[in-house]
Amino acid sequence: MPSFPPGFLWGVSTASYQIEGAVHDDGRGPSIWDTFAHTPGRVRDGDTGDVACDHYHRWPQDVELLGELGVRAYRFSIAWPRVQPDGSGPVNPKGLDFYDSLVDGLLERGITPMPTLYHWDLPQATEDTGGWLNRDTAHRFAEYAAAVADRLGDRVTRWITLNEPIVHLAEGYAFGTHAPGRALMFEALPVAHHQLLGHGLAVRALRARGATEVMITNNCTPVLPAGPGPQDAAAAAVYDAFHNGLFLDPMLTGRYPELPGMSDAPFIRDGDLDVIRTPVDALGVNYYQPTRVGAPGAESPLPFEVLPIEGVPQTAFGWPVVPGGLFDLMVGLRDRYGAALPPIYITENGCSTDDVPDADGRVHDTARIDYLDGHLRALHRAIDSGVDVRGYFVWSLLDNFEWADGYSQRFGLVRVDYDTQRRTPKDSYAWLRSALAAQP
Ligand code: IFM
Repeated sequence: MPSFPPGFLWGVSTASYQIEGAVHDDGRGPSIWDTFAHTPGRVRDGDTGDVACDHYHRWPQDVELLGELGVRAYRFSIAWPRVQPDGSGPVNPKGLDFYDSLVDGLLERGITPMPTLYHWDLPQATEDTGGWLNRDTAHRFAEYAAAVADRLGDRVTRWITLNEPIVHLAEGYAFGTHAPGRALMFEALPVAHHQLLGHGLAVRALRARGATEVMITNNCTPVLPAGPGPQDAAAAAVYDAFHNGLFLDPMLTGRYPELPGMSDAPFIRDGDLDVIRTPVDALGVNYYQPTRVGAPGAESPLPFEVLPIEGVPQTAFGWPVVPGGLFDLMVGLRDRYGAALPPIYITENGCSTDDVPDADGRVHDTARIDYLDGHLRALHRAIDSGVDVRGYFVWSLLDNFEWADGYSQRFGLVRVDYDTQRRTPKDSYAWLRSALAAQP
């Protein structure tokens, strides 16, 4: 692996509902993912996050794994329903005790905690009052962010507000394939605005409590028109505006892109865009794959059609492996936003593989090593081309609950045997440890 700049921040990422389990411990309230996963037919094989990786009880072992890996940072998420079981009002001190201990455990090993405040596990009580369709949720989120910072802000100075608001909007509220399972199509657009408003309000609350680096993380993708014609180009532009521009444009330029349903939208109030444009210190980018887009068929309810990318390797999920897409994405963001683009952290990158342990229980996940190596080389080229990238986080430390796909997709550097909760570092873990040890 090439040498990255001195001080480049190496880390791994996880998320609360995907690893913690312990859904009834210490006063945690129900989240939309508890409800969704326990609704028959919603999650593959009926899997739930009830136990997941039991990280809530086994976190010291997981912090040891981080220490041995040699990462300098750990991106985890905080479960809002542990902190405010009903989504508002008094905090649950026991819920915060867990993150307090985790932060101390990380700092003792010289690992920087980088919590994400919201990785999709909305308190069910908040969904019951409209969830992110309700403007009030933005204000509740900022209050929750403030409560967490009041407890952890003496040791945590780097924060991520939201994870992948585009995916939460699309899968959770437009198509209904994730919690809360609402299939509102374009009627879901207020969810985009209210998440952004909550982000801006939270940035202000965190700064007022001493945060030195605040960012939002979105899933971004370079969009490839399926063919050379103007109809494919137009469809690709609309897709790009939804997936990338809907969140980045208002944050970085103070304006929404031209999109159906967004001009003169009644849910955008005077002053909102100023809040949304509150400066951030960095931008988190989760990259997995490019998206190939063509003109929609006559019957399509959408103004674009997402098409497969042929002729490249695929992950176990069937996602195309295109490391050069990360280079294109980085350079494309720099060219699009220019001086308005803050420094970037790749806050997620990784792949699921069909891991089969050998007779000794070892996992030879060469496909993951190839994936990571290829993407890091592409990222290095982007840095060489002048893009300001400050860090890279692998998704994920552990195999975990992959949302609607349950436990069928394994993304971890460390295998988790869900029957015994035994952790086994895979070959990719050893590869990354050596690669990190060789970095400046
Ligand atoms: O597991 C998810 C994560 O929660 C958000 N980003 C993509 C990952 C893989 O699908």
